[in-house]
Amino acid sequence: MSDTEDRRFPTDDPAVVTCGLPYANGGIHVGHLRSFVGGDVFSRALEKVGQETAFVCGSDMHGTPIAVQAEREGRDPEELALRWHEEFTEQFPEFDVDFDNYGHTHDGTNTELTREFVRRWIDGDHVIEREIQVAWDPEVDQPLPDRFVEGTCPYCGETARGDECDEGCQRHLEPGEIVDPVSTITGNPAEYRSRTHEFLKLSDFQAYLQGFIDRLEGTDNARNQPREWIEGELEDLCITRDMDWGIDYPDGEDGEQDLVLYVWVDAPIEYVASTKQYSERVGTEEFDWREVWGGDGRDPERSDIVHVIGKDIIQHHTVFWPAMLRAAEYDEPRAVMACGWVTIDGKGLSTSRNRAVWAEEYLEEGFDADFLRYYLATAGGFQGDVDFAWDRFRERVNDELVGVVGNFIYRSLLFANRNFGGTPGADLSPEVEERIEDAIGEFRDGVDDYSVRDVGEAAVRLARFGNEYIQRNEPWKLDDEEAAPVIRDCVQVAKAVTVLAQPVIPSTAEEVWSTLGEPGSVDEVRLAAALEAPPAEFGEPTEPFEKVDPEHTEELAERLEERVAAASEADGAGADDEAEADADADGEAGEAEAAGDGDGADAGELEPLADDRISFEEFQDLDIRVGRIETVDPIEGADDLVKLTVDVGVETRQVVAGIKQLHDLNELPGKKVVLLANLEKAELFGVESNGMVLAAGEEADLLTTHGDAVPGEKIR
Ligand code: B3M
Ligand code: ZN
Repeated sequence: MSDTEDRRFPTDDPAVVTCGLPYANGGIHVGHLRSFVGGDVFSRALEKVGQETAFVCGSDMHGTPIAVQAEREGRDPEELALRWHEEFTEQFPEFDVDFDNYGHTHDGTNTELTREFVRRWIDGDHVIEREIQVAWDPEVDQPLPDRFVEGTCPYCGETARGDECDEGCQRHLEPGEIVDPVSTITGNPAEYRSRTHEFLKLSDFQAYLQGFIDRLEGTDNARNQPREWIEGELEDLCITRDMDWGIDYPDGEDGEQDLVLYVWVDAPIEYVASTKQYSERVGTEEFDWREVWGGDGRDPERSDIVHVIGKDIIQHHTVFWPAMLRAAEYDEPRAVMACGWVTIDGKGLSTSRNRAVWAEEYLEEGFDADFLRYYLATAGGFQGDVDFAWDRFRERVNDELVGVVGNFIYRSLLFANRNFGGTPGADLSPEVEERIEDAIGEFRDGVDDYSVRDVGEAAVRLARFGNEYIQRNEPWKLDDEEAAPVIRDCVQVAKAVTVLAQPVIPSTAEEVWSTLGEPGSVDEVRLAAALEAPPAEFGEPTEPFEKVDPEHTEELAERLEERVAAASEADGAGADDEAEADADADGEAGEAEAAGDGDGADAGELEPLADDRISFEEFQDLDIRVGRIETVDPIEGADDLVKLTVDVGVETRQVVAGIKQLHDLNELPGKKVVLLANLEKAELFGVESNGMVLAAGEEADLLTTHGDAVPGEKIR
């Protein structure tokens, strides 16, 4: 955080918030919505703190995700992608995901800009030609790029697609890397043939990236996971593919081979292209894309660019993309926020298996979009996984949004309207003023910590205070004169809650704003409005929300259960059907991954305290010690685990801990920790673990001591 201290939001520069581009090959489900809602909430929150912000995205039209699906449906890829693109442009507004510009990667702006990027790379001598072995299907006699081939990940041994280990370690795979490749067109084992391809020399940027990752802000997973790739030897990135569908490689003079650019070249460039389109629409006076992205000859610098993505594409955004920007002399991003999976029953969502809750279906059930926004924005920390269940959705919405926020706003405004015709003329009490200031502070900290949940919860906590305040002061027992200052306070709190909650529940906030008789739109106001006096007169309020009916969610839960059972059967049936390409839309947890940590752990929903008591003697059986971390080493093949040696005074212990993605490993040696010393020994990935380091919550917050306790001292 030291870096953010002097660069808190708002800055004097314009900011851009982006969301990972959805592949235009299938519908949107709650898993995708989590990052779109996250991006939307964050960009609205930035505006609330006074940051000038453009929120941009677009559809990802190219690559094998689209080509494979088009082939399956026997359609033209362009037609397929455009159809889904249209669908997305209609669906986002229905969830109030309010992009300032939503383009697509096949449009003129992106095609042109992509070519310009690649030309700059070539001119800067960052591209190299190589002859490589690519997978080939002998039966249909065609090359098998990316999702046209499946096999085994050379790093973790899980089933993988040609260019990504989607079910295992999430690594990007280069052409030719996958082991035992099988064609997804015919199911035949693939052969290899020699082809000439173009590579971006990532190795030119190794030192640059090492500095970049130290500067990068955002969620911990995005800041820590890439370290091992950046610190190891960087493999060059193959930027061309043997395909027709895509943007042509610009230097095709030899004409021998028809190459298009790899989809991960033109996809992130759409972030820039979409910002450019926004500038062109509103005028550069109002928003100048060059001020954010650079690329106009000035020295590249760090800009207020925030990428919101799913955690499966961290490597693309923290290694490839910054190198691509640098190679073209564009500015670098400031932060990457990577959200966790949404799972159902602990399993990853799957488009092809219909194991999902669809955006469209949610709306058809007649639910308020604000409910899902609230649930997705505040369930789990942004980077934690969330297991979607209709009853939990109902509980959170009914207990918190309706029960706390809605209830407080309604009772306050109703009392005010009935007894005073609006806000009574009295001074705001110092207690309430301070409490609102605190809430504003929590909101600001949420923004600076890139925590969508903290932003969302600032308003709920304030409303909870409001309910307590009204309960404590019992205005219904007072005469009008005595009640006036209490109600004045309550209306102010209601107004502040509305301002603070607006990024998460924009439609409802707008309705309350007009009930309050406030002019204009709450979307336009800054945080300071939370402390400005509400109108002296306003009409009778209506309840801001209607509760979710438990019968409705029970019925949906049953339906979902059947769907999940059918999907699991399909899993079993499809297991040996390797020829079937998985054309899942992305943002989906691979099942192995999701089953591993998709246990429904959700820090937003704390587990109830255990009923079963243990005796003091049983507690004394636990040998818990203060320790000091000496060394930290990776474990081959394990993506979350590290091997630690911990000095526990009497000896040094070797333990395995699942903290790899969550901490900067370089900072751990020397740290004091708390270790359960007499846990039975275990072996993980062939490494013995002799004890357990204690940590709290989904982000593995390591327990420590705060005084002078030395290694070996016992915890009692
Ligand atoms: N279209 C979808 C994904 O892999 C992919 C994102 C591109 S972001 C530049 O999640
Ligand atoms: Zn892998």
